[in-house]
Amino acid sequence: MNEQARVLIEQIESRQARVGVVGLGYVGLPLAVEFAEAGFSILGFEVARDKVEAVNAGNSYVGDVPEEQLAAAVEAGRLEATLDYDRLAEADAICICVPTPLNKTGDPDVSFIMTAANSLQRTVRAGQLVVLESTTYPGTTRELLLPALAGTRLEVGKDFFLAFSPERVDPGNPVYKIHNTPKVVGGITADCAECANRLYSTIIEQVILVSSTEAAELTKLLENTFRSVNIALANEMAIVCDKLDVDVWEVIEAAATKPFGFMKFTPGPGLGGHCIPVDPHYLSWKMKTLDYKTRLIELASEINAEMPRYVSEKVADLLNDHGRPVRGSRVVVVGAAYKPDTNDTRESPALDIIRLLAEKGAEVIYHDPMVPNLRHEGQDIESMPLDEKRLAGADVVVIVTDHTDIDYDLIRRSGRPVLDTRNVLQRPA
Ligand code: SAJ
Repeated sequence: MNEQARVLIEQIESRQARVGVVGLGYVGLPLAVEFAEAGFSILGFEVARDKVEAVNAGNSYVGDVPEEQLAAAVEAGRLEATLDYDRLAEADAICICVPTPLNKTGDPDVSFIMTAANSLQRTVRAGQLVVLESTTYPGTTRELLLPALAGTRLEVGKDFFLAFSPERVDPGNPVYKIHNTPKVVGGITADCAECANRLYSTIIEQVILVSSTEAAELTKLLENTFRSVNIALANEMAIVCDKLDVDVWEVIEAAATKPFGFMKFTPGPGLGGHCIPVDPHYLSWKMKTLDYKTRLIELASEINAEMPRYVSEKVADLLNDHGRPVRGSRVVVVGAAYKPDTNDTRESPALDIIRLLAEKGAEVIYHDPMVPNLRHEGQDIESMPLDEKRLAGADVVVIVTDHTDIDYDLIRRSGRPVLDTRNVLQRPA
């Protein structure tokens, strides 16, 4: 191991190392607090002034970070947030936790990574470790970050260290937190990987080293593409069963009795969230640049993306069965968030279903106890209370998100036609 790496590891082991976290969102803020509690002095970097002010006031805006935990770290002087990216030079170890969305054409938007890279280009110095955590296409760390850091002055693996380690934060997960979710790490060099390993080992029970940054980048994409493909299979089975007049939920439950070689996924109204609908496109895009079409991955994304239209057509069929045209019918959409018991509506299929039904002329209202209002077609629409009168006046009810805190008995008792995309009414009360 070279001298710089040995010095850095000593700083990490003694907690003398100052840790920088770039991006204080649902990934970065919990990570920053975890490092603070492990005894490090943390500098959090944000472009959003309101986040910097909230952190420095000890106010948590991330559900998984309890206010008292954040306030304690700030009061102890272990955690400070700043807008000043030139202060990156003060950090000995830097974790980049910035968003990696898709742009309007559905291609990777690595602009947030590039903003961090450009700041690091100005401030990088000997002895620093930089770890990218944001989900991205294989090659990003080596092709985008390394050139920005190496420049002409410093040599990677000798003067500074560079690794990739995918974030595995599952917001709201009551069991798996940062400390007990194994962390994969891949370095540009062995010393890079070892420095990252030692850093994360101070807060995470299990760190898994892989041989390269590309292997680590691909590990994350496999994890989430695996979900997208299997969810697409469940969705296609729902369509198959519908055409064969078989209960898809019964078939899935029966298949799930197989104690090996099967993993249960369930059909739904589409694929929401900012991970699963997005991550596979990062891999497809990269492979296109290498003249390879990831057909299975892209087909799965297409099947999932088509589900909101399929649901809106099923609603039209149900109305038709009751002699009602879509136009002028009153539709109650139950659930707007992208998955149960969260208020997150990013990429939520409910937004597409509401739009598609409104385009057909339906009068659509929604009820979601966790989403008080929605931006729909440039307008703010509010969640309506679910009561007997409103249900009695509905021509059809569409259950899109199966939050725990919804009165499903009220829907059952209403006797109104229901399209239950989550099969929640069949579950034991
Ligand atoms: N969905 C289905 N059927 C399923 C599972 C999910 O239709 O069988 C839908 C959900 O309703 C949602 C979308 O897919 O709209 C995504 O759901 P998800 O359960 O994958 O939840 P996410 O998007 O919060 O994914 C995150 C990911 N975590 C990280 O990237 C760190 C994912 O890797 C996790 O496996 C997942 O949480 C989880 O298991 O909670």
